[in-house]
Amino acid sequence: MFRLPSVMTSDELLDKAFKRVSKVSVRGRDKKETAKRSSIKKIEVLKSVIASDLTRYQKKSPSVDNLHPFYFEIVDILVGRDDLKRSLGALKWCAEKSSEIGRTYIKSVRRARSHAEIETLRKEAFGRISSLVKQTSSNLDFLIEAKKRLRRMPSIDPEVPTIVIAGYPNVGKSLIVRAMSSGKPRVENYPFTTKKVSLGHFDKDRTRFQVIDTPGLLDREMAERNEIERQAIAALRFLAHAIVFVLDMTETCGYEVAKQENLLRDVSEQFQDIPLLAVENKSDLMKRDSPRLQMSALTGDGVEEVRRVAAEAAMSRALEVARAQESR
Ligand SMILES: Nc1nc2c(ncn2[C@@H]2O[C@H](COP(=O)(O)OP(=O)(O)O)[C@@H](O)[C@H]2O)c(=O)[nH]1
Ligand SMILES: [Mg+2]
Repeated sequence: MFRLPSVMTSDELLDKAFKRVSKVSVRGRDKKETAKRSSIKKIEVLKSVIASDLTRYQKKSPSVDNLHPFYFEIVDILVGRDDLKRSLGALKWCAEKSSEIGRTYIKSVRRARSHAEIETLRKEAFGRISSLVKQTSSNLDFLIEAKKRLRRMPSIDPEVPTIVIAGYPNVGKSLIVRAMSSGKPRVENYPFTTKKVSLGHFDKDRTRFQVIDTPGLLDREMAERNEIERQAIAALRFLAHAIVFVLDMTETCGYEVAKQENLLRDVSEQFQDIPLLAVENKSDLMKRDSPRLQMSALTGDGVEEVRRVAAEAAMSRALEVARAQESR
């Protein structure tokens, strides 16, 4: 999972830091020394609170580069990986710069001769650190928004061999996920589709497989897609180890067979390296001669065979991916 830390706005951060500053109480031998010691302490507190919070945000944010390519793509779609990197970099810079300004002013205050000079320096330090934090407010706002958007991340394990179910609406994808899974499928978000995808599991030969349907994704032709949707679909390339393309020859789904065959061509072009298995569902309504596997998600007829063939294909693809990773 990819989770960003909770981040304060620049105003909240400054509020917090200055609240701490206002609690500083230091006494010296005389008025000047009291001013000197307390100014030093106040600048110290201000810069430390700011630097440590900003550094913590930056350190607690997981590195995008180490993400599995499936999640890397999704983070990129949802927040933009370059903007994310830039914002985190800006926080680091701001943390370092605040510390540096703080240290410089502390030195000057130590050398200051008069009470007035001490006060001037302290105010200047406060002003410069505050404006530095305000300068980074757009980065903090970005991270707050990014955290919100990343709540739409699915929690799917991309390391598990995965069978993706594709096909027009109402051909039976969701029912197939249910028929193929051992438990009740879980409901997950997928970015840039308002529909939830269902995610099921089954075990075969001591291997766990994932089955996921794709409403709003692989259920209409690519020509109708905008750029973001294409990217959301492309991310599936890093998740899918096999694709089961579901046809409904009865056309009770509301889409003509010719149209469904077009989508099948589309999907196989889109996912060239990934084994694709075309199956005809709703065999309980219509039996016909076909070289394709036939099944009924409703009665369970043929489900076991589809699961076996799909699992074999997914397994060999998963091994191929693993070998390609090793040789890199
Ligand atoms: N007769 C019959 N109906 C099915 C079969 N599979 C799905 N359906 C029905 O087709 C409709 C759409 O199924 P659904 O799984 O929601 O399709 P999806 O939109 O592709 O996910 C539902 O009313 C299902 O009950 C099947 O094998 N036989
Ligand atoms: Mg569905």
